[in-house]
Amino acid sequence: MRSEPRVIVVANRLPVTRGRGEDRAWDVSPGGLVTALMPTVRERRGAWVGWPGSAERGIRPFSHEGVSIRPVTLGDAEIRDYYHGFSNRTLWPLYHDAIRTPEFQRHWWRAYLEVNRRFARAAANTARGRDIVWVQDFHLQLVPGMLRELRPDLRIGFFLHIPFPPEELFAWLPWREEILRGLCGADVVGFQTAGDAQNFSRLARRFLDLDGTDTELHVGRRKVRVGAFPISIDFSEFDQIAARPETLARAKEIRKRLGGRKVILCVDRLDYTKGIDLRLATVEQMLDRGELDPARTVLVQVAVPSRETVQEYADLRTTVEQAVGRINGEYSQVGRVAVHYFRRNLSREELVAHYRAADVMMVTPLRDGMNLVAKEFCASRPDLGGVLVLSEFAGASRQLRRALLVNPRDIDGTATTLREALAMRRGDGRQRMAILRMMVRRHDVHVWAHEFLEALA
Ligand code: ADQ
Repeated sequence: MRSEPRVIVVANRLPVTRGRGEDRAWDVSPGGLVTALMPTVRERRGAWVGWPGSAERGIRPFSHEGVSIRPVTLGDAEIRDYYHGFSNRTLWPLYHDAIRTPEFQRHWWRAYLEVNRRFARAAANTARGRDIVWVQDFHLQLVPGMLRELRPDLRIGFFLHIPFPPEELFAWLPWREEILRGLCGADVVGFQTAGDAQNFSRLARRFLDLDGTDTELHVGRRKVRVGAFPISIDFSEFDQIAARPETLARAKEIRKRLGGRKVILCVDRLDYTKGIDLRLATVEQMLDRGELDPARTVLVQVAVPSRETVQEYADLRTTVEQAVGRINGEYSQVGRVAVHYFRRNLSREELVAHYRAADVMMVTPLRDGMNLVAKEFCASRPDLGGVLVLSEFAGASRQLRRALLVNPRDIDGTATTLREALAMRRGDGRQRMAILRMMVRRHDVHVWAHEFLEALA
């Protein structure tokens, strides 16, 4: 009997980072993608091709917990142009509804081409005959096409973690055909939602003059499958942490320290796509109008620092911190702060304790591929407590239909929904949460990885 083919993951970042200890040993990085894919790659004796995250040179391939690690080196100028430039200042804003204006720079594009070529070569050198290669995300959209030229014998998959924009936006890109051609090098191109998949198929048909449907494209003699594979989380991990007595005790303590008030929780990367500024504006308006009483309700915003060298991110941080300062200046008292703002990473245990302490979780991005925080919150509520307020513009809203859905740009509408969430009857909330949890449990990250690899096999 032949064994299952090996899986080679190709991603911008390696699944391991250098530890801070004296020996600088490699540790597995926290994060959903790594948790999802490491077991599969390990089981299939596979490999992971990626950038170690610094300009350090000369790192030799090595093996970590049964996974072969293949570092791709980037120089300082490449990190600036391919990563901070083309990935974070051209593609990221363009693919998120142009919430910030994308910048188009030819030298960024040249670096993107060069780095994608290096990843493709590294993947070609790593893969053996029947291996499956799974390329991840917007940093590496040219890799499937480049890899197919080098190794037409391989099965190649691609998954995009962020939204794929509609025609009116994607057409701005001076290199739109190259990107579409790069993606069409894959056998399966996966997206978070059916809408993203449809945007891609239509654009490929229009700009590359291909035949096909929304779910299948004809590229020469090959058929490319296009579809939605909504990513998820490790449900049981969150569920189990949430049920531990230590977690419950910590959640209780958090609530007590917040003065026994109703807790509105928000957890985001500090990114302009996440709608943090509009959310604070909504809460500020509610306080101004007396629709929220700071003696009875408190907002907790946990924000992880992100991409701080990019100007738009530095500006967002200033805007958010000014808003928090203004609200607290107006509405806090000694021993009773209206908005608690933490700019830091929480450990998994601490994060789950916060999820368990919340009465209302607000996840209100302006655009988001999926949004895992929404799913993590549901998985962390085995008590069926807590109400989820979720933006229609998060991919997660396609699955989590029993959340209270909002348009975050509609401040009045969001305020009304937040009031409804705070006043929701226990039975109603529990019923909604039970359905949300069932959804996340049935479609966890292991199902996601399995379904994609099945489609590719
Ligand atoms: P992100 O934009 O990073 O991911 P998201 O899906 O919400 O967004 O994932 C954020 C992760 O960071 C979550 O696992 C969350 O727990 C963690 N996190 C956030 N704040 C934290 C804090 N203060 N402390 C500790 N952990 C924190 C991109 C896309 C998303 C898509 C994912 C996966 O933008 O749309 O869902 O990839 O495909």
